[in-house]
Amino acid sequence: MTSGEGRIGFRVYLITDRKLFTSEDLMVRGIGEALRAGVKAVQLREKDMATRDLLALAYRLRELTKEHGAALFINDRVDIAMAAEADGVHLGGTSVPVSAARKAAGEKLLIGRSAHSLEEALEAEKDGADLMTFGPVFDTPSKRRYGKPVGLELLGQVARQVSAPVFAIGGITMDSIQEIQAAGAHGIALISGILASDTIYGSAINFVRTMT
Ligand code: 3NM
Repeated sequence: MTSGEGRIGFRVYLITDRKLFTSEDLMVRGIGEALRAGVKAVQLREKDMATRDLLALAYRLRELTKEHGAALFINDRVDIAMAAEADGVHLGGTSVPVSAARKAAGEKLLIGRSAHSLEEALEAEKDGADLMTFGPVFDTPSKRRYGKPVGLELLGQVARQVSAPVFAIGGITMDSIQEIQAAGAHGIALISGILASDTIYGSAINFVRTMT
């Protein structure tokens, strides 16, 4: 284990997408089921939500994650992460750089970074990211948005070359877990594998048990 991994005690990183649900309440209920199943990290990622609505949802998820001893990350928004007393912020290529988020938040927030190439992963590491997602490893329903799949071989290279925990993302299902673990990823980050499932609790518990 590397020093970076010590601070990140989870291996299943659940990302939200309210469009998979007919209401926000149903999404919150679904996330609650995943938490009951043992998921220990949630990233609020609702890029098209108005700021005050996003903050209100962040408060709800803060309360819920706290009840279950789980970490809360906010995608992109350092301000919302700070206001909601989240554990971390997750940054993408169009977000503020890791260095700017660190300057604003100091050690109050863990900083996650999305990476899509070896170069980006190495840069995220150099910039001091506490964890990173790397992908899309496989085709995802929303594949065009994230570019061509990076594949397992490159995932392995990234996992070997960076010491921060690497979470494989993009099209992750139970069928791919073994290969992902074999490639050396610290964990998995996913949306549909859990939230688009008919039985969120059952799917989540399978991922959590397999990744432990
Ligand atoms: N980021 P699913 S892939 C949010 O490659 C996200 O950075 C990606 O959804 C990246 O688990 C992705 O349903 C979508 O494939 C993940």
